[in-house]
Amino acid sequence: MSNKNNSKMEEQTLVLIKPDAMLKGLAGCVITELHSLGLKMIGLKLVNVKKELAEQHYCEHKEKPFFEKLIKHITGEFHNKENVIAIVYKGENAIKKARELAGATHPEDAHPTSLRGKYGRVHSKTDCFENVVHTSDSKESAEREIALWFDKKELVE
Ligand code: 3AN
Repeated sequence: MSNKNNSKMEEQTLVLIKPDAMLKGLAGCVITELHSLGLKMIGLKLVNVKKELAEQHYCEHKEKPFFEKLIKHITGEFHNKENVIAIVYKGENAIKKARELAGATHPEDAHPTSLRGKYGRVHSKTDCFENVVHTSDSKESAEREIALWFDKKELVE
């Protein structure tokens, strides 16, 4: 029998529910919307994000002018020291599906029905993109990020 179906873009992606969403009590609703994508949740944990993890996660933005704000955001500095929920989803086109649900990086550019369009904003005083979630942007990023946030034994397959 052909194994075509098994190899059909089955991939994993990392989703982070960021401190702005945690502070607003949006975690449940974000997970409910993610559930509608039909992906399988294979890992989940609450993380008190330290600077070192934050800098590793966002290493590709190290030279960007907003890097420091990015680190402050994900470590909860702007949001009452809130934690982050890290989730790994698995399924067909998981990366694309999760990114579409998240919406564009700038909340004002995000489709109104996306998570960032509905719940995101740019905080005028800090210029922080309070954009609710992080989702991996490629297979390579997903592999790197999942290995950074999870031990292999924490994933249920
Ligand atoms: P995405 O999360 O949509 O993949 P990236 O990878 O380009 O976006 O950027 C990572 C994060 O950096 C974004 N989620 C956002 O929080 C922040 N960010 C991106 N561009 C800016 C900017 N111009 N000013 C402030 N923060 C930004």
